[in-house]
Amino acid sequence: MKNKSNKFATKVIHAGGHPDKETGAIMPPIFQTSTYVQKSPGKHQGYEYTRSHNPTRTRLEENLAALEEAKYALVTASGLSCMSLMMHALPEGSTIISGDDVYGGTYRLFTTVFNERHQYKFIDTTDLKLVEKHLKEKPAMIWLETPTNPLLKISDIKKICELAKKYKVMTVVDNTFMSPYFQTPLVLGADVVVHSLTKYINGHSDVVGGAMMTNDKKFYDKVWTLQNSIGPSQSPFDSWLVLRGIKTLAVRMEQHQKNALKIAKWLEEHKKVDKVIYPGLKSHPQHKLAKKQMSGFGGMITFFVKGGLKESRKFLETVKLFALAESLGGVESLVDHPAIMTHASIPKKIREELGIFDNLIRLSVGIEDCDDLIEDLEKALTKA
Ligand code: P1T
Repeated sequence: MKNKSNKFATKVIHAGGHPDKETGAIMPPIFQTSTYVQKSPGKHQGYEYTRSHNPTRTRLEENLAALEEAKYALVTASGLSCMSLMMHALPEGSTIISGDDVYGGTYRLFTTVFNERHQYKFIDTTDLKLVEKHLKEKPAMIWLETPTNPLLKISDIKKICELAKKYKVMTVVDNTFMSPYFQTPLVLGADVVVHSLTKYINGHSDVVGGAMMTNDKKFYDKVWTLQNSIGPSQSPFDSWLVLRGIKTLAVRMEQHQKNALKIAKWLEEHKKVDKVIYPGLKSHPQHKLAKKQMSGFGGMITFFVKGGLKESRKFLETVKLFALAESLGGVESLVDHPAIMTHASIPKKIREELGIFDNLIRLSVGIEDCDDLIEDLEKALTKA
């Protein structure tokens, strides 16, 4: 790393970067190797086997640690594998308080994979009184996704961390939707930040990856040991791709947000739209909190088209620039139908109690020309 006090747009480009010692290559080599030669048994240069460590991955970890202002970062094969390692790290029989609106895959992981090892309680973490009531029972961990996927609910990270500290509960924040460009949970008091690197951090929809960052050496060591023992390490080539994508994170996030704010305001005025959820709109229930704890509002918009599944399908079949696909955070715009796609693993009853109905549509606004995106949405809304 060049300088610890560098600003974000400098850090994305330089943190973890240094010219290759052998050749001077400015870009990091892809250390596409599974193993490393030792001089004598146990005498090596810090690398023994790529499941454990890899120099390309190390550079990405150094970069990510700098962006989230953490001492330690661990990169894994996917967001969900990172979360799985964290769940393995908790003693059997732990209680985990989780936000009620989380990515469908996170919900599935908690309720169908780790449900026999731990106990999960899903609550509305925007309600601080409710949060404190549950923290009083001393769970092992509180898991926050903020803003949430797909309802974009925002929880007060700072206040929750203060409460959690009082009751000695570990706070984890899934910061995937904001990226460290718009939100740094560790600075607000969180113990661990987790990311799906698949999304904004890589930004080009060509890698699946995950990461966690923390200042807690004991927890980091535990999770690293689990990764080494269980095996979900990221390949050197994928780490290299993320390192390549991350360089433009600052400029991409600015453009995602610029387009998203314009589209959210436009949708709010549209007669075929019932309701728009975007943290940057005054109508968002936690707009003030969003302004306080985030330095921007991101590129995700959730809205309700007038009607039901029939109207949603017509809209989703008509959009052209917005590709109908799972995932988010790439430079290209995507559209998702959470009830059938990303959140199908949440039972319908629970989904609807949360407000994820068949007319809910999620946009991941890309960085294309905004006028073209609006024209695409206009055509599809006319058909809906
Ligand atoms: O897909 P993976 O890299 O394993 O990350 C899972 C994950 C974790 N956290 C959040 C907030 C996420 O949105 C995701 C993945 N989400 C999608 C694939 C999606 O379309 O919402």
